[in-house]
Amino acid sequence: MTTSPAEEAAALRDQLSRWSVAYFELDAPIVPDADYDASMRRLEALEAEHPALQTPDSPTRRVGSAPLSSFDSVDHRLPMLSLDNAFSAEELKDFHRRATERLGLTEMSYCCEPKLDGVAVSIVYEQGKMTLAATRGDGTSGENVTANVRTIKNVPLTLVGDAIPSYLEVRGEVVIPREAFERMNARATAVGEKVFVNPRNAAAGSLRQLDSSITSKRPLAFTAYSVGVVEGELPPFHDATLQRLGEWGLPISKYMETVTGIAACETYYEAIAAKREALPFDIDGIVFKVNGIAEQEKLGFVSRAPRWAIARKFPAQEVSTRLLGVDFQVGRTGAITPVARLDPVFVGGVTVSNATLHNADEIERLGVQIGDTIIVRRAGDVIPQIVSVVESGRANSVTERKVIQFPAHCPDCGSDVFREEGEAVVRCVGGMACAAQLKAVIRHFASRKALDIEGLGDKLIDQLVDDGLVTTVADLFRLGKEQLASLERMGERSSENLLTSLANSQVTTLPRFIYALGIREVGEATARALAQHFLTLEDLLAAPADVLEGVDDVGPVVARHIRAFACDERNRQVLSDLMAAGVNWPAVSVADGDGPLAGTVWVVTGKLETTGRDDAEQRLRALGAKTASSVSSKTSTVLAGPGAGSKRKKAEGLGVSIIDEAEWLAMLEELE
Ligand code: 9MJ
Repeated sequence: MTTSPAEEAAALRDQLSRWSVAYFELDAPIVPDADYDASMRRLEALEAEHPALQTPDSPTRRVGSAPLSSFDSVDHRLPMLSLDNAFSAEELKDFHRRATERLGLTEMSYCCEPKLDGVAVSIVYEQGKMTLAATRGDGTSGENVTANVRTIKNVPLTLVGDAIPSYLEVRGEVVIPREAFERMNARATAVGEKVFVNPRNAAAGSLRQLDSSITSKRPLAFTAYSVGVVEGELPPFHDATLQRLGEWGLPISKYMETVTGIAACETYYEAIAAKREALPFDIDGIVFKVNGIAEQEKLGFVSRAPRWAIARKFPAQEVSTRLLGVDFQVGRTGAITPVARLDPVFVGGVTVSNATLHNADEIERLGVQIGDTIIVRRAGDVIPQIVSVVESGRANSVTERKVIQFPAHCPDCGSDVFREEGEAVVRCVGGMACAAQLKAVIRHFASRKALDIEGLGDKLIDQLVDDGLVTTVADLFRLGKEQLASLERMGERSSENLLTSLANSQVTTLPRFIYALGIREVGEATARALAQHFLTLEDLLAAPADVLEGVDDVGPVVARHIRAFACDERNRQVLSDLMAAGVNWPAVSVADGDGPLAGTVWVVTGKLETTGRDDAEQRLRALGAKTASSVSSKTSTVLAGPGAGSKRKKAEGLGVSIIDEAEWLAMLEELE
């Protein structure tokens, strides 16, 4: 039996639609990519040969169509409303009280959804076929972006399944997932194109391209969160409606949950807030919607927002402020880091007055000058960053705006600076003759995970170095009562305490000592691996690069840094002075811990309820386990608390066993 080109094209379209729903919506591809591509090419060829066979919902249209000169305007049949905001638990309670009182109810169920930070769009399906897509615009009318929305891979062009309303307006958010955004920007940088400030701007910019073939190359993704005009039947609950949209092939949020009562809403908010950084896309809060459609209708609207929904916003992570100046800080390795001094602002829950500018390349990339208004971002525990310059807030008089001059000499000791080839970092060549470097080295040496010298704070370190009492870390152990007494604001009691804690920290462990040396790129985990491998400091310092590279976590760069440290005469002198001053540690006798967990490698991630991560690792090591900072195929088990993000994902991908804190505590009960 022969099939006509029209029949073949229809069959291919149907097949490709089903395959792409399986691939994009269900995450369960039913054919290999190559088969998908071959069918797509065959359909393209048929449509090119027989233009009459082209249809607006053909999957071939996802590659974009001829550029437009401007977007047409689209009037929304039902206004696209915005959401009222609640900025605290109190405001959320007020919303709940108002809604229940109005309805005369004592309790209420809410559908909870993460609030995606993207671009709101409306997509119309007529007889199950996508016919129109528009941006929200001012809520009354938006722009016709149909050609662009057609190119979004997870937007079905044809709905599949039963009882699809004859007219269905779906509303939702178009975003670019974070990882795809990073890749897209990296590619843009590589080819010298403009990079986007954040995923939301990238999504908006991509959706408003007049040339849809450009949009088709952008990693946009759609999530449906409500409906507009509907001619047909839908379930009487919001959650069931979204579920139904999902069954027809529309993407809906995986994180949606329906709860009863406002306390449960707050719990949902806290749970999502805790994993916000680990989510694959940016969100700026949680949306709570009254779940019953009848209740929604009774509540109605106030001005431009529904009375049945509210967005509980997270504290802003990005705000604007002014760049007042730039300080240059010299770190332990001589790296000179520009630090922005900002007009203090409240962001992400704290007041920020400094932000890192990383290096000279970053200053150039941002095009930032002193006096400019900038956007500062604080996410999680990371150091605040400057995201961009607000064009309209650029200081414009010549006197107001000042170019940031990278220093030609070390701002602390005046030594020359240099920039290694291929490195973005500028360093001071002063070494320990540079007071700033010496102070940073001592701070690291005394820090909690190193020699843990209690009472040796930053101010005291500054005094000791500035007064010339300490020129190397070994000098710390030669300090006497009289010298300390000569320091300003140093009482007898504090000086006795400091001498006691110095004496206490003289007895340490080999891993701590190696870490304390501050060798470049040798963090806590690497120091531990080196100690377990070499057992003595002498053997570590004598090891050639190829032997060093045989240790877990040590690559050619780390090996080179260790060799450079070991070959430096001044370092050798400091080490022998430290030994002479009495610094010591018990011999490391077993390479690969004894104990019930010997031979296993653990990674601890996320927030633990009963203990800190450091303590958890220590308990595991006491049982003979090795602990590592990153997940690999060598990892035996990941102990994951709430908020565990990429490490947990990686473990899942590698099939590494993952346990939670309760399971871990039960295991310790048995083993300890
Ligand atoms: C976002 N942005 O994720 C709504 N939204 O509902 C969700 N926005 C919304 N719902 C009614 N999940 C108006 C806006």
